[in-house]
Amino acid sequence: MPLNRRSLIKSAALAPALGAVGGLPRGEPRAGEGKADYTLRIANGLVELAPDHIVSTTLYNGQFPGPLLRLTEGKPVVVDVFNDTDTPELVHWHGQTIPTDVDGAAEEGTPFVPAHGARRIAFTPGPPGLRFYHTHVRAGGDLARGTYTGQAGPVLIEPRREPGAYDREVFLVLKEFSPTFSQGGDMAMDMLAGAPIADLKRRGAAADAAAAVKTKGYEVGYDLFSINGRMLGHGEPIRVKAGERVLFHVLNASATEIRSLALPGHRFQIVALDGNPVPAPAEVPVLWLGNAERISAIVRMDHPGVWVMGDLADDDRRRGMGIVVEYAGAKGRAVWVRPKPFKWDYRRFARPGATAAPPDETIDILLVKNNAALGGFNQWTLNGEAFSMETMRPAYRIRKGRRYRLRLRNAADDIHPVHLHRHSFELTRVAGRPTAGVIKDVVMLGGFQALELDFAADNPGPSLFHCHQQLHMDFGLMALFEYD
Ligand SMILES: [Cu+2]
Repeated sequence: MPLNRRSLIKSAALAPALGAVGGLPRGEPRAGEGKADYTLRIANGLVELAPDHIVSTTLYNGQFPGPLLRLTEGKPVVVDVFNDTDTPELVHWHGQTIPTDVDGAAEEGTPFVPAHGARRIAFTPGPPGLRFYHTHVRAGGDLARGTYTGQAGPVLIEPRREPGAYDREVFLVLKEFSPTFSQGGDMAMDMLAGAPIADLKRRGAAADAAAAVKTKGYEVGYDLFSINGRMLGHGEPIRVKAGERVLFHVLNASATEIRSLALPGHRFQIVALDGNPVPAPAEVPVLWLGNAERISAIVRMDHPGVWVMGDLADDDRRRGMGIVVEYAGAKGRAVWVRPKPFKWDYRRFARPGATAAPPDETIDILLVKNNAALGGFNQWTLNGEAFSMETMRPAYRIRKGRRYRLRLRNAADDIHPVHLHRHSFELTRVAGRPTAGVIKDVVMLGGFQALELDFAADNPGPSLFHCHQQLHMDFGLMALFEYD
């Protein structure tokens, strides 16, 4: 990926002369007046995934991924967002503990960036680590909106103190293009640790029996796959030297797909999940990432050759989901070797033997799928209620200073990468076992599995909880937490 460092991004800020600025709340600073630190321009553009595969979609600053923004923990930043498209947009600053007026979720009350308008936002970045920014508009049945587009880019919030036990960083953004609706899919479902829970399978079967439509609703499939906006074999290889320690920052920017990544003959030492350092860095042969999850992992380059670093799904990798890793002096075609089966278990990186602090309150949430209940789309309910975009009624009330435990139970076969806005959470029960110390903002909840996560209510304002799978969040799987 061409690393757009601060200087490049800043030069982009000089470009725009401001047009219409519709819909700005009174008193809000205006985009384009005085100098912003960064500018994001939302517009349609082309991505050359390969010479014969050029796609048209909506982009930030005419590129995919959007520019890498290197922010500094605690150092305020001003960003001008220009929207050159015909529809209102929202830029969500995923994984940051920032106020609702800049977080980028209409459900929380963030103002839209109007069509052919602009908005200036200012916030203080944090917590440190790998974050990202992406659109947060509803796509529904429109595959040219929301995260189906190319509106995603990485953010690295530099900590005030950098550990730095690596030689260099490489950012990898995993993303599919050319989405189409399909019936059924072939996504891996059995790679998560833990076993289906009989009670949840029973509830799922009951929901299936009660559904008016007996077939499952639409899924989304893709024709083209890429890392950093290039199909496997068409981008610059990652050129490495034997003995180097490379820190990979991996982001799954997919709208709907769980992704995996392996590098034959090498292991990943995972140092951070969703940007947060893990208590017990551990080596794994394969990375698994739900939508919006990030992994920071160090690879010691000790197996010279030319390798395909790619997704385990053969079809997806053959259609682009991979990147070549080439050692200095090595020659020949890039080689892929399928790794042995491997279960992904967040507890591997947890604090051994530790238990989490007890919560002040536990909130139970049961997730149920109603097959094809909404014009051919599956509908999702939380405790029997699908989120209403009309009323946007908060489902849960919380109080500042208290610690909450969410006990999530999934009565469906799908994996739900669930996300909480404006807060980080601690995994406290995974695959039927207690755990502690792993801090995240997205976590994969397996089919017919249960999971517990704790968060401190320390950032007042409406906070959105939702599945990050675009189809799921658009059709019910969202809830608002509101502070008393
Ligand atoms: Cu989901």
